[in-house]
Amino acid sequence: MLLPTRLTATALAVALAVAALPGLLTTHAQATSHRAATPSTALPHQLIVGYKPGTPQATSDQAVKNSLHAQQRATPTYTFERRLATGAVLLSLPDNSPATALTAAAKQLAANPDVAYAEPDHILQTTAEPNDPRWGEQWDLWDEYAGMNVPPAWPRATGNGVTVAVIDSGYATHSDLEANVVDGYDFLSHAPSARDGDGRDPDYHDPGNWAEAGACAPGTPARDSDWHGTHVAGTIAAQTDNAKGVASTAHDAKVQPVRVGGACGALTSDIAEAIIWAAGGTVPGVPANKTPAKVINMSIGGPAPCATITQLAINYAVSRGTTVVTSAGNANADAATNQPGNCDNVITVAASDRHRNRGSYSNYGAAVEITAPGGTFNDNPADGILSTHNTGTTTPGQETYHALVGTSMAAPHISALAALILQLRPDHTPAQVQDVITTTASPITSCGDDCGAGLADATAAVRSLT
Ligand SMILES: [Ca+2]
Ligand SMILES: [Ca+2]
Repeated sequence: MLLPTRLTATALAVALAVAALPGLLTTHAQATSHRAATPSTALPHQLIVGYKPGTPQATSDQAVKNSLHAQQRATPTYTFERRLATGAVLLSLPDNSPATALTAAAKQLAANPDVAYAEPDHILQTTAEPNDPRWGEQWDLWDEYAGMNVPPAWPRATGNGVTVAVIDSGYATHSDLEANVVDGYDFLSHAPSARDGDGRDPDYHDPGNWAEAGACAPGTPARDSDWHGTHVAGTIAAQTDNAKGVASTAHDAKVQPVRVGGACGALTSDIAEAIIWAAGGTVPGVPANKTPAKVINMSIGGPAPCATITQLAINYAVSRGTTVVTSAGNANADAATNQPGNCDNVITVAASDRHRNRGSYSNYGAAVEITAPGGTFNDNPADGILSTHNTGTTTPGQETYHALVGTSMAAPHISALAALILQLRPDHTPAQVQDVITTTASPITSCGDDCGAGLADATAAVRSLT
């Protein structure tokens, strides 16, 4: 073997076959803004109550007040605000009422035989679409059925203040991402496959990871550079509402490209040290990470038990409060067979397709925590995940956008969601971040327990915190 253990990217080119080399592991990006309501500008807790025609309360404000007065001996303090144009009345609860109090109060009022309906005065947000011209193709973000329901989350969180490390193939300069990139590092120690002429160095850019036929092992096919790390990073934090290219879930977060993957995959030893460095730990010979990551995305994997060194590195990152997200793998097999998704202390992400089923390629099973859009493996780019890319087949060419399919594309959706959560709850532990994501997901009926908690819902996750 050229390399003792190799990991490779978990992306599938839309029109290419899934299988690569047996024994190969595969590899994977972010953004934010925030708005905190202050007590002085917070909207009031109100209820809208319609009374049945013919009841005194239907026409008399005093009758409403009298009936509330009678009821309030055993209930919260309602205040009569005003009668609305429809004839319904507006009631308020004290400002310090918990969010759940509104629902409970509505239910209680509705039990009054004079009441036709009672409902919370829900607070809505503008849902203006971003002006990025490729937005219409990003079903993975906006589609309410098969996507991750992202846009309504944006008024509350966009990843501001959170850094997401992308342990992957490096970064090909892209003007729709550049403003959100912070310095990473090149951890690729094996100079012959690194394509940049040397081993480890501070340049985290992706020089290309193409391979000639037979270059990695006898009989291995030739392959073009896949710009995998750039694609993953774009899904997390491509610049959004900038009238260019694509949008992303965590577009005010920062992405930190940590390069481990070259022409023939990635070494477990490099990955382990990359995890430690990304989380803010010390790696001999490597300068300290000035912007340690709160989230690590590893869209990488291969069929093997979780390596001890990888588990130790993950445990270290988690002990530092860093959430580690991994792809489940693309073998249509039990995710327990694929590392590092089978390691403990990671959020392992399966992929769903354009029709809200498990992707035909996606690994599944008890090792999976959550599912996110990864696209349909077919010849239709519209069913894939569109993100930042490059035209080069070997060395970098021009920046472009390209659809890819795989669990590699699913994982960064969850890393981006983790960034939204961490903007709102900076002290949440990785276990708490995972809990927010899984408890607000919706089941994928056709997949059941094999897809973890189901399809993640960014808006539900964020709303559960605000
Ligand atoms: Ca290098
Ligand atoms: Ca854009």
